[in-house]
Parts: sequence; C-alpha cells; structure tokens
Amino acid sequence: NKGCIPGVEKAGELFEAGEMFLPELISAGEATKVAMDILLPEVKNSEGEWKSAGTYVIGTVEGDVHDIGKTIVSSMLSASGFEVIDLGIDVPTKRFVDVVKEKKPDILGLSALLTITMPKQKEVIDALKEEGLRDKVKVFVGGAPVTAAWAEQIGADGYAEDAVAAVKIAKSAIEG
Ligand code: B1M
Repeated sequence: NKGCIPGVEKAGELFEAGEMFLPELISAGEATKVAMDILLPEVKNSEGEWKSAGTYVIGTVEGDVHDIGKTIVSSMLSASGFEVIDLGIDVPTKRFVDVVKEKKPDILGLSALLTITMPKQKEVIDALKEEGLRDKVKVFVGGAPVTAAWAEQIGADGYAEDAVAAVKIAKSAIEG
C-alpha cells in the first residue's frame, strides 16, 4: 500500500496530465502486477492488514478479439489492489453470467472495440436482469467506440474512457 500502489497511481496521474505515454503506463501497470503476484500470496498468508479492494470480473465481449485495452485495464486494476478475474476475449454472454453467479464479484467490466459488438454489452446486462443478478453486481463498460451516453442507454452503471478512469470508477463504486 505504501510502495507499489502509490507508484502506479503516480503513473496514472502523469498519464492523465499528458506527461506519460501509453507504453510507459502499460509498463508501470505490468511492473506493479508482477510485484503484486509475488507479494499478495505472502500478504494473504500473513497476519497483515491487506484487504482486497474488491473482486472485478472483466472480459471482451463475444465476437470481439481486441485484447490490448482490456488487458491494460485488467493490469491496472490488479495493480490497484483488486482481485481481477480476466476472462479474456470473445467471451460468450452466458460465460459472463455464469461467472457472476459463481464468483459473486463486486464489479463486471465489459470491453468492446467494434461498433458491431457493442450490443453484446447490452445483451450481458439484459441476461443478468433475466437471471435476477443485475442488482448484485456493478456493470461498467469501455472500449474505443463506447461512450457515457451508450452506457446510460443500455443500463450500465458507468463508463470509463481509459484504464485510469476504470480504476477510479471501480474504487468509487466500492467506497460508495
Ligand atoms: Co481492430 N479495429 N479489427 N484489430 N483494431 C479497430 C478497433 C478499428 C477502430 C480500426 C479502424 O478501422 N480504424 C476498427 C473498428 C471500427 C468500428 O467498429 N468502429 C477495427 C476493425 C474493423 C477490426 C476488424 C473487423 C478488421 C477486419 O478483420 N476487417 C477485426 C475484428 C476482429 C474481431 O474482433 N472479431 C479487427 C482485428 C484487429 C486485430 C486482431 C488485428 C488487432 C487486435 C489485436 C489484439 O488485441 N490482440 C486490432 C487492433 C490492434 C486494432 C486497433 C488498431 C488498435 C486497438 C488497440 O489495441 N488500441 C484499433 C484502432 C484504434 O483503436 N485506433 C482497431 C490500444 C488500446 C490501449 O486502446 O483498446 O481503446 P483501447 O483500450 C483503451 C480504452 O478503450 C479503455 O481503456 C483502454 C486503455 O486505455 N477500455 C476500457 C478498453 N476496454 C475497456 C473496458 C473497461 C473500461 C475501459 O471496462 C470497464
């Protein structure tokens, strides 16, 4: 909490200010993730005070194989203390629903990079409603063609334009 997380948060601030570029932000996220992979199992086994920031399931929707942005978001979330379950790319709607049912995450993040796959984000939200799970999980959407207006239109809880914003809205959703 006093070493890695402030470091990656600083990288986020510099990126937002236009003083750091995307490859550097990716490196910061990846470096922190590697450190977390080593530290977290030790901290969880100790008597320490570590507490997960929340559980976050993320994936790129069905029919869409764009991986890079989703993976950056996923790395930044893990680097910021979330337990991230990354389902990868081309994830069928039913898989998202099954994982929400099974893992009971705090947040579900849906990435879509194609205008033709954006409706899959709505499909997932509708499927969660049908299964009576919609009020059990916050749903955030993102990806280059996605907008705040689209998020509102499909009944998502929010939209993030980049990885830094994704971490910010996730933290505020957990902190209330
Ligand atoms: Co594709 N592709 N692509 N592509 N591709 C785009 C998206 C496109 C805009 C290019 C263009 O035409 N100008 C266009 C989409 C047009 C549209 O629908 N509006 C396009 C197309 C058409 C296609 C194909 C259909 C091409 C074809 O086959 N004819 C095809 C589709 C395949 C499929 O998915 N079924 C295709 C394929 C591919 C590759 C496989 C070659 C490759 C992906 C490789 C990979 O991911 N492993 C690829 C790439 C690389 C791109 C571009 C060039 C770059 C995407 C990227 O990685 N950006 C892209 C052009 C562009 O975006 N300028 C393009 C960098 C990344 C860091 O940004 O993904 O936006 P981004 O993620 C950001 C934010 O959006 C946000 O945070 C991230 C970090 O800042 N974010 C989230 C993303 N997900 C989030 C989830 C959240 C929150 C925030 O959850 C809450």
